[in-house]
Amino acid sequence: MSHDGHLRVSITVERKRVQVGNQMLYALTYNGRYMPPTLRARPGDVIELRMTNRVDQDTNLHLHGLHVSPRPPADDIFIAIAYGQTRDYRYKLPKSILPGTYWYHSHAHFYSAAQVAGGESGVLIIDDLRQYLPRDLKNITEHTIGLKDDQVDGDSIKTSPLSMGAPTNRTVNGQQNPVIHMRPGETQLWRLANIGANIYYKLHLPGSSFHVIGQDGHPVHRVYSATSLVIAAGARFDVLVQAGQSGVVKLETLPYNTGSAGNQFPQADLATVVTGGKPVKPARIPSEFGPETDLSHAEIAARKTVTYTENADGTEFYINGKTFDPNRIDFTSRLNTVEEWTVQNNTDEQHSFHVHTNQFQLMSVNGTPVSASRGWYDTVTVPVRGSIVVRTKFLDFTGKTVLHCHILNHENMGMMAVLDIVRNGTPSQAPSGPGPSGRPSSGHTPSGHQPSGHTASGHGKGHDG
Ligand SMILES: [Cu+2]
Repeated sequence: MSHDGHLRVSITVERKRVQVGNQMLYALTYNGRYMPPTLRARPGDVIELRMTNRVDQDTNLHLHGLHVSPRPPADDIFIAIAYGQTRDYRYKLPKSILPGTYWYHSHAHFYSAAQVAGGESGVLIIDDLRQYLPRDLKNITEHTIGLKDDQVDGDSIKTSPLSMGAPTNRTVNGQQNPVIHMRPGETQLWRLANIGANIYYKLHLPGSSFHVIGQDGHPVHRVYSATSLVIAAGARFDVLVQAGQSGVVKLETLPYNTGSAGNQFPQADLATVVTGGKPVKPARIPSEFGPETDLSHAEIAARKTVTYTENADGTEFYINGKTFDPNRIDFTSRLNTVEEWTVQNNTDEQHSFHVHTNQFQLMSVNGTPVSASRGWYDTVTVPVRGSIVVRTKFLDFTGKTVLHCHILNHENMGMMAVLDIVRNGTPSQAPSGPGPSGRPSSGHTPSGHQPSGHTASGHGKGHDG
């Protein structure tokens, strides 16, 4: 929790034997926990975060989805914190940063899949989403539902090689089948966050709907309801859930198939929702929520294409025919302009598209338009042999950043590219260079702010396919 505009936090990365679901396993912990503390900050705050690495493998940190500078000492994912080293991160959050659910995790090149699977991820919340709720819902109970999954290797969480098709034990905040209490008719705010390395979830709560008020830290303009929600690795949904009659139901993830070259994730129960006690008069679910942001009519400064391919045995994954090289600049964009990007998936499995530093507006999926009122994300799925079109306004920050598939196995095996955001054609400094600190400019325009997210890399062999 931040105080007087500052959130100060220390995170030690350490391999420890801890509770993971119903088991005691060696995990890659933050501060000795498989599910580390949820960090909370407010727009305009400064986050000062000291990370110490006590694991014999390079690591670093990424604040997924946050609209902050990609330059050191902020969200630079090109750096490595070696064993025994300490690094001080400092992030100045713009006042315009959006309230919602974000997360933090390792983005170390080649190791992010192993490290996130091993436990190096947690939830970060930017307050105050409640400003948009009607008065009778402002004080509703809130639950963070951090989805983490683990595979077991002897007395440890398996970190390498990670096969995505192998069975995983799915937990909520690191707990096996925890209980969520509700009163009949009660409305709660649930923050659903897939903070695992690779797998998809398709959440379902029998007898209820998810009323979506936020996507990837972006409050939607119009609330919509869904009986199930597909949550790609890295994605988040803030939802209102209204309890029915007294009784017990399971929050579950339904079977989900990512394509013939992909994976079939089976059904699993995640949590037990127990409804009982004194009934509450069900509140009206709001239809309008956050401010509208729409780039549909923006002037487009440039158009770019990102094409995803992979080799036949699933050991290399490409963006525009190339695997990731941190020393190569793949895309250059200009500050304060709007661009339209087409992401084409030329493979037989789903991938996701994630960009750091700025969120984007999803314009269409396979040519079908998406409403601006629910179009903002930082991580979206690109259909098999299909495409998506997104628009982004590059706000506030210059510097080298990345875009990638957020299935971390794929990212670690090459599916990541470097984007350099420049001011008037001036290239950024070298990746690890001391570049100027990114200071937010004053002008966030009303049409299109946005944070974006990120992710890591790691390597590994054997597709998980
Ligand atoms: Cu992928």
